[in-house]
Amino acid sequence: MTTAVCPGSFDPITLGHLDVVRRARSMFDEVVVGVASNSSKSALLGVEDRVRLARAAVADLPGVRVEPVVGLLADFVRAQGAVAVVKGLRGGADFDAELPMALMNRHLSGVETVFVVGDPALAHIASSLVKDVARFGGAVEDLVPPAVAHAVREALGVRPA
Ligand code: COD
Repeated sequence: MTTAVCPGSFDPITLGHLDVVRRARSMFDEVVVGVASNSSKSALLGVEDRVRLARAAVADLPGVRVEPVVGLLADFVRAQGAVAVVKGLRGGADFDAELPMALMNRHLSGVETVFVVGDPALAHIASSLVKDVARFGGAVEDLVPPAVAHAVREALGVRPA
């Protein structure tokens, strides 16, 4: 059985992330969604909430589970017995950000990173923009699962659009 890890901050998980998870699952027998910390971002949602929301979002996807990543992703990938990290690309900026991480993870544990091109219809979806739209009263229901929209508004202290 081949396992891959789909890592991210998932602050919060979006329909764009879920598209990448589905594409990863079409290539690997099992996908572990790894909810990690990005030291260059400050998270709105705590890791427990991000894991809970991600678990609910993938509940209907067989062969997909969600785990928190404590420490280095490279160590997590090894501990899961995974053969690859799968990341999604929306465009060149994503590739520029992802390449150094892919090289570092390979340096640390020998793990390969597989890049998948996401659905262009979802390329405008980023967790940061979801939070910004919600913060200023916009609707995010077509960008994230319903429970996520609710949790983001609650964390931001804003009313539904
Ligand atoms: N369409 C396609 N792909 C998408 C979309 C979309 N609409 N939205 C997001 N993605 C992709 C991103 O390009 C990325 O590949 C992935 O989804 C996750 O995105 P985010 O924003 O949730 O997560 P990041 O980029 O903040 O994740 C960075 C990590 C948390 C994975 C990284 O910091 C990490 O590995 N941290 C653990 C500690 C560690 O090992 N650090 C050293 C790293 S070399």
